[in-house]
Amino acid sequence: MRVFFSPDHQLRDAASELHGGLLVKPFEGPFRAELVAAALREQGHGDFHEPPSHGLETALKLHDAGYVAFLQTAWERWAADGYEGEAIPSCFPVRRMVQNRVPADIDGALGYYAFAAETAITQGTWRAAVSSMDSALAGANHVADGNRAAFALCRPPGHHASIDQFGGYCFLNNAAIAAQRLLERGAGRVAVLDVDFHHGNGTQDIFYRRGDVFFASIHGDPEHAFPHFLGFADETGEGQGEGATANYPLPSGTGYPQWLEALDDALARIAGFGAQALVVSLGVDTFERDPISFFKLTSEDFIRYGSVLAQAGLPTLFCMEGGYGVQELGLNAANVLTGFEQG
Ligand code: Q9C
Ligand code: ZN
Repeated sequence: MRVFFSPDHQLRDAASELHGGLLVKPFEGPFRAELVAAALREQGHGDFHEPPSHGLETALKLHDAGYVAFLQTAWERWAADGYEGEAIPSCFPVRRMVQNRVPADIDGALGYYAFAAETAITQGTWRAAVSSMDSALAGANHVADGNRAAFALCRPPGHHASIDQFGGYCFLNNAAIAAQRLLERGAGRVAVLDVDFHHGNGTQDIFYRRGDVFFASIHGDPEHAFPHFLGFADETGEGQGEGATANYPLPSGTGYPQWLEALDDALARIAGFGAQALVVSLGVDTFERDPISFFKLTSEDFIRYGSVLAQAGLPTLFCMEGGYGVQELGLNAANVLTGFEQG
């Protein structure tokens, strides 16, 4: 299958992530996409295409315009204030504070448009985020053209980016924007299946009240895992979207048999919904040796579930999300594609 990949992902190369009370080199860096690209080529998935620029029209159907404008200029505003480090939010509009005013000050605006503090905005972040979205849109167009599948090697990832908040290494929600594009291109109903270790809080937020996109997420129980405050089993959608969200929070130590049960259930729900296309938010941080996660999938399990995904029989777009185990990150992502192509 075709792979869409932009070298501009390298424009995001943050120096700092707030982790355990220290500023460390981020878990999410340019090396990740390069490892995945190399492993894809090694396993014969070498049909790489650089995405064209698509503009922001589809993104602005899902993300708040003020949020998008903020992302575009945040680094310049921060730098103009004379700060020496990267733009890290440190003050948030939490319970009982004013919610409906965007502060003029960059420190205030950062907190307003963020839900977490580990993710710094840096000089090239906006352009990298746009290039990542462009890969997702090119992949969606390719699938809408009648192709069985495509792989968008998105970096930075997207599934934590909500209507108007960044965090969890995400800025623009690539998978959600791709799903929206599939609808624009004629799919009546689309499903987003999020297999990243972390709950796809951003994607859920974007589609929570909509009846045309089904969202399913299999993830570490938020009682014990980031993003901590969303992804519980009783979140099932609202209004038009009632019943179109399905969450599978799973405990520490979850291995393939238990994980596969959730996947089978999610795929049955997606079939029942009548989805005409599938977007997979593909995080491989479910791997047993991922440094920041607690599931126990092996490298072979990624081949196995790739083939389960193929059996769903839907036109499928993979969007790369998380995965931080330097050693096997590329292998695991490529294994999903290999399993998918074996069917
Ligand atoms: N200090 C994705 O996988 N931090 N994002 C966890 C470590 C955030 C993961 C705690 C993890 C975000 C796309
Ligand atoms: Zn993740």
